[in-house]
Amino acid sequence: MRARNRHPRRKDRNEARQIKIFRKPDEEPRVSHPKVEIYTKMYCGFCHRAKALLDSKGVDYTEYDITMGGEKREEMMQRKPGARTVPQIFIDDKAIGGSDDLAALERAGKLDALLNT
Ligand SMILES: N[C@@H](CCC(=O)N[C@@H](CS)C(=O)NCC(=O)O)C(=O)O
Repeated sequence: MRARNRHPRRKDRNEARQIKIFRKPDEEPRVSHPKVEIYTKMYCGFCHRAKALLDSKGVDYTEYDITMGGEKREEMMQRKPGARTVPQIFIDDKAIGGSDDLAALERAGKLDALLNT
């Protein structure tokens, strides 16, 4: 009777141990992040600052260098009419603004929710 009572507890412990064994220790939890895009120019301090903040959050982003103008600059102007400066940042196609706007979101504690970080 005592032995029969102990058995299920031992089994429970073994099950717990198995879960540990089967979980790959170096596997990162899969978190999906929104699409982040940033239009930049070379030698742009505000662009560096915005990218450093995004880097610190560990999110991937697509950078469009519009130093030479071109199609991507036109695209940026269509997505954010009246944009006069770089960077211009988009999170899931929503225009966030520039580096100061991104930093303001971070200060207000709202950036993590937008980036799912
Ligand atoms: N408040 C803006 C300032 C951005 C800004 O002044 N960017 C400069 C480049 S670092 C710019 O675009 N200047 C006009 C231009 O290059 O055409 C921000 O935080 O993003």
